Amino acid sequence: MKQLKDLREYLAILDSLGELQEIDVEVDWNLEIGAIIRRAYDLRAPAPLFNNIKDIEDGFRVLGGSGGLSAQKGLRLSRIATSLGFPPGTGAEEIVNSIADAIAKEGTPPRVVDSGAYHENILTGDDIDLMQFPVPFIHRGDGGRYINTWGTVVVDTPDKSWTNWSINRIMLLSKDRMTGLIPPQQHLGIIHQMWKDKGEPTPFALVLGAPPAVPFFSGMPLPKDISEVNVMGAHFGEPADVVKCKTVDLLVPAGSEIVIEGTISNMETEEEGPMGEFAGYMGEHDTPQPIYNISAITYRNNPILPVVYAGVPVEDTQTCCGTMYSAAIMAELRKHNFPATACFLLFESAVHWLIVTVHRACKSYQETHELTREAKEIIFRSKPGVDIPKVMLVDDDIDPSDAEQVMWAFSTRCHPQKDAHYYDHQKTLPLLHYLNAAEKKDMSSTKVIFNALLPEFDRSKISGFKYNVPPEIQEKVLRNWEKYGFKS
Ligand SMILES: Cc1cc2nc3c(=O)[nH]c(=O)nc-3n(C[C@H](O)[C@H](O)[C@H](O)COP(=O)(O)O)c2cc1C
Ligand SMILES: [Mn+2]
Repeated sequence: MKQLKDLREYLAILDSLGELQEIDVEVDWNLEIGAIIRRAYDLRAPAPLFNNIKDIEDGFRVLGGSGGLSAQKGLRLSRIATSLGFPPGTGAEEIVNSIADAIAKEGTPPRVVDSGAYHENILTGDDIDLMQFPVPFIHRGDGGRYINTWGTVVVDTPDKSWTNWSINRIMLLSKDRMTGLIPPQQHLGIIHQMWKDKGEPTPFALVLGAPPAVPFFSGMPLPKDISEVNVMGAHFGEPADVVKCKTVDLLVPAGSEIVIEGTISNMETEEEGPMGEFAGYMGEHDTPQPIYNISAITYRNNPILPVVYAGVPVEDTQTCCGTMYSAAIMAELRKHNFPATACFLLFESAVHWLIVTVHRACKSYQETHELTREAKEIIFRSKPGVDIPKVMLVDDDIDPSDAEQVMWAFSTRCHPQKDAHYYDHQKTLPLLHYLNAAEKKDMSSTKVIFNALLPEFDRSKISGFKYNVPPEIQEKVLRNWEKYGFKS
């Protein structure tokens, strides 16, 4: 498990894997950078690093596709895996189960170190100017230029007992003011409310271009009062290095590219959004959201701003939330002794559909239904489960991260009436595209669990290579594959 110390170390690894595309041709921050990032996702092309941006000082750079998928054989999840410290070929089940292990451990608090590189440049007072950074206008129809699409908002509770890391989008308003979506049910919203109750603004730090694991842990729905940084420390088996901010009493990951410090107003709001969202559609409205007032910006020389073009699958919001929500749910399932081998929030479903694989061979149809009820109680009541509207239970011959296998199992093992279990009035994320206005307002809707578990499931009846072809023939065919003339 290797913890990469900064984004530049990560870029060197991507480069060595053939997963980085440096772009020296001048590009426009206005729609062009977004379009290139989007097309790179669609082609599973290497992550674009923009070195030359119109109207922007030399040396300031933008990185897209930090968590994107790869077209290279065996490296599909390599950006997710290396960000989280695994070898580049690691599969989804292993990543999810290993992070679920970390959640169950005692947290490892961070270690404060000297500021290092990221304090190479410090802007305060009149020198603060967000416009000097290559902040992109990403989607046609966005409410503004979004400076935060892959950065971590760090806040502490007033009593300092809990540090929260989360990714929440943030839009520029002027050279020293920003606004961003702060849903009241998210931890950022809960902690902001604590400060408001004291009549004070919320000190924040926005960390852009942190070490690559940081955005992943910031997209993870842990229980209230649990600090993401401590779980990350438990995952790596060593504390995260953090440094003190300049103007607020907060600690941020060492080695970060850009850190914006200040306070989130307890009084003022400004219209925020819309923006292209993870479900794959443009948001419909702007809404009043709190103002982020800035007291300092610190950055490394030649800083790199990471950018996400949220939208249709598969992009970084989905790979980050898909992986980390799956781990959080897996930890819940294990805590309740549910017989799951793995679970995965399918990237291709824009993280709407959670697949849970079960290893118990159910004796009866009745037993599969009992498991479905149990899954409902555990999943939909958990914090991550609030954001998940659709679940499927399936036997563990299926890889839950493989949409092709899941589609086959769903189509052939799930009775359209008897195996679809609907649950009304469940707490839901309001951003789901198909919800009506009343459901969005109430944050409540119907959810479904598809029971694709087969009673007395006999794998030898599966007509495919792994289960039908006799083992000695499988072995012979694999051994001779190239002799037949196929490429390996
Ligand atoms: C790239 C990316 C962008 C995200 N943008 C937002 C956002 O704008 N608003 C939001 O509420 N959640 C957003 N999320 C999801 C949250 O980060 C996620 O729900 C996280 O668990 C929230 O942190 P919390 O559990 O500490 O509240 C985003 C996730 C990712 C990976
Ligand atoms: Mn949290």
